[in-house]
Amino acid sequence: MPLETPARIARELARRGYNAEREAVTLLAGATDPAAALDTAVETAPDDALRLTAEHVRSALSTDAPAAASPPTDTDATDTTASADTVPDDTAPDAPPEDPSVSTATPSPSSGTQAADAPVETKGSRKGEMAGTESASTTSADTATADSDTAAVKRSIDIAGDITGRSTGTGEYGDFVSVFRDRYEKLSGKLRGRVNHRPASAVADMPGGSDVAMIGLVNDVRSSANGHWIVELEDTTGTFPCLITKDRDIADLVDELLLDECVAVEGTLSDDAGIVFVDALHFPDVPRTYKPSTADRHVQAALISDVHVGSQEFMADAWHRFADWLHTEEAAAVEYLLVAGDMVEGVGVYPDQDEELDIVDIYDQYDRFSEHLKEVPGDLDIVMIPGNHDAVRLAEPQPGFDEELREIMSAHDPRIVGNPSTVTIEGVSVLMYHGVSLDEVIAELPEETASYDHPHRAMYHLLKKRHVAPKYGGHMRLAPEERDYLVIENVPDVFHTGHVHKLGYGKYHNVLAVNSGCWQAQTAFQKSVNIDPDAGFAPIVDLDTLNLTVRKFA
Ligand code: D5M
Ligand code: FE
Ligand code: ZN
Repeated sequence: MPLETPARIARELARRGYNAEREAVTLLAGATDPAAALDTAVETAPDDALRLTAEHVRSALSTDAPAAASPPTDTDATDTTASADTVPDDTAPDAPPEDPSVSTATPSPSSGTQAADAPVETKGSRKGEMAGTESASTTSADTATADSDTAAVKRSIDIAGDITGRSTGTGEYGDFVSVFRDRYEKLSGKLRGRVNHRPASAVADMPGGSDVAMIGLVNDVRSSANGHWIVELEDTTGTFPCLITKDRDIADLVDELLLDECVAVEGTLSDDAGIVFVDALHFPDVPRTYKPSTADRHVQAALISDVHVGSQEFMADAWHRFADWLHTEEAAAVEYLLVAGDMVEGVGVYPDQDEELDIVDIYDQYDRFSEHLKEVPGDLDIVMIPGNHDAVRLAEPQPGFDEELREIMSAHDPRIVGNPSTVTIEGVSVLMYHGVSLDEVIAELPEETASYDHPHRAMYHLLKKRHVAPKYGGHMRLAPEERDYLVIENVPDVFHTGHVHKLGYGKYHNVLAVNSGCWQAQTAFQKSVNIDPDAGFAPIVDLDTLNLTVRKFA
């Protein structure tokens, strides 16, 4: 195997069970005989090393072939494609349909970055872009090294809202009571300042004709004999019916309601005090003026999901291209990799799934996934949450992988957390949620506000409802816990989901919503229901600007 490119070297190292630092790969690529240098580096690496460091390579090269330790020759390709896009707020009801045009991974300098429905904006040039000559490129390589040293200091990851290790649920009825009570407490708190609400039990005692407001979980939505809507709200004191007349503007909002979500209504009590005539309906929502935080240096995160290793449809070639690209100078700023569930295809997830398995043993699937993960640079910080195909409990919130699986995936020392979790990277909070509830939102809400072709719009509803999976009992299984981990307590800067295998992104009240596609070609089931997956894409977020770039590897 010729080993002229860093990517090939990384893959060869992965094949031999090593994950490697970017710099280690660069050093090997710069050796006079990269293949021999790689052999030596592997032979002389400590027995228990999972990651080949630049140190290992340097010492291997200096003892064995001093001449080989020449300065890297392939780091002079500088990123000339720093054009990026602003992702517009497409929450206007008549926002034009997005064209998810994307760039390819072909390393042509103009293959650049393009995001949906936005004019391309060119950013100010960065240090490295100036390098056009031999001597300048050496400088840029030096700069890169200096930068990555600084990077090591600046990197930071904090996790919040992770169920892992905290599950208290016993599955008893009482746990359901606590989880819904907690949901009500948290979400009504977001609405309390906006309406002067009364508990359901008190509303019933108020005189007919009074102005009244209520906050409750949606217990039932039904239409009356004359076509109006009756929305029954439930709080900790009881339930109360609210009437939304069909000719009001707010009647359209009724289509957006999901059972068990929390809303506030304002209106007038009927003469017999039996029902509220609703004038206004409020969602917990994200303030329109929300100002997301950004990182204070240029650094990027790749947002992916639904790798589905072990499926016959897993797209190994696209994955290799992605991993290869991460080793290039163009990807130098990508220091974080977030994986939003469905690492592997799993076993027995759907009927007849076994007919399409390439690897039938679940542990073998994680072994193979781990091999693929070793292809990406060893100095990436990786965060993973599970999905519905992974080997953890199906009910949400899902805890992170257990010890045995962590051991299998230990090469990168990834942060393994539950679904959902909020991961704050250098000040930017990313709410990671696999996305099973998106199927529900898309099935139940009007097509123009949520569809498989626009999965990010379904995500907007979750942000508006401040809950990642409001409706309990359909696709989504809820594990009753003392707390409702699925409430979106704090507004995230980025919301990252997967599951529906469609690429979609946009901004909702300045929150960047990204549904990240997949690495699995269309399955027989998806064909039967006309799901045409977006496979082999990697959305890349600039953490300093929250601009998004999509790279295509398939
Ligand atoms: O699901 C990927 C997408 O396909 C998601 O929208 C659910 C849907 N899907 C896939 N297979 C099935 C079956 N057998 N029944 C119902 N829905 C399905 P993922 O879970 O990531 O494979
Ligand atoms: Fe999936
Ligand atoms: Zn899934």
